[in-house]
Amino acid sequence: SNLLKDKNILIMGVANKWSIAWSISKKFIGEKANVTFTYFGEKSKANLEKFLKQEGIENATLISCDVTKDEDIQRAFEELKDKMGVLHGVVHSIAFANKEELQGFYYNTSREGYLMAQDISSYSLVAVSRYAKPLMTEGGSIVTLTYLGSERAIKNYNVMGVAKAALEASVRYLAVDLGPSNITVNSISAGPIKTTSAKGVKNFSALLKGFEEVAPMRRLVKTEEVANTALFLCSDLGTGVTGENIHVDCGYHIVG
Ligand code: 0WD
Repeated sequence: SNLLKDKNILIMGVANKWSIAWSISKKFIGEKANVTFTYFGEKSKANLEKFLKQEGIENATLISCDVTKDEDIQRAFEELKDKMGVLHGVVHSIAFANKEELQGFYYNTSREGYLMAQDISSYSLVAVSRYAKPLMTEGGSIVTLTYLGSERAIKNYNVMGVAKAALEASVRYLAVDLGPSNITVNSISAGPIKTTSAKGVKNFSALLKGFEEVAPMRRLVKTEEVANTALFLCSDLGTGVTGENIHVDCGYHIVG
């Protein structure tokens, strides 16, 4: 259908076909959005090119962007402005922490590892929002991805849980800043999904198993269900929702 017709949307964080951001991309393209991508690294770029070809999408704009560098974000948004003019939505689907710090005792987190997780997984949303605002002249929607490890101490999630807590707090402050410009800012707290990033968390398969046993719906969440909520938030159906964290997790957070 046409839920995103005439909407210009930036998707950040497609790495491969398992990426949550790729599922969101397919959904948005299906709803007639005009999608631009940022990618990190040549492998992600090659994947994106291949996938877009498979979907029959020609001339999508791919912009390289390392979110640890302000000048990279700035350049990416300048390129975006040239290509799209007005921006209506941003999907921020980016996170990173050292594998060695996604296991064991949280108190062993190094200063460097802590700061890097915060930088890539949390601060990046702040910088992205700053550069997105001037392009969102018709109002818009900023959506990020988070996980329950922000609200609870979930085994092995450690430093990333702390980064996600900061990310969710940022969502609230950004919602206040950008509300007067008719820009909404929300997070989606997705249940665990087998992706490259998830594999960095020690014993992730045990986490998946425990989830299925306990979640009210007795199953894992589908990536497409996460994409559907992103669609709702970026479409005209989601106006009026801001500063919110929507759990798309088959109800796990109410019982688990
Ligand atoms: O269970 C899960 N998979 C869940 C993921 C449950 C709940 C939330 N999430 C979140 C993640 O924390 C993340 O914020 O969803 C978001 C997307 O994660 P994903 O789809 O699970 O993982 P992935 O496909 O690996 O995408 C994350 C991407 C990176 O992938 P790689 O595999 O290359 O690390 O974040 C990007 C990169 O494309 N990324 C960067 N982008 C720009 N600059 C940077 C960077 N410095 N570092 C990583």
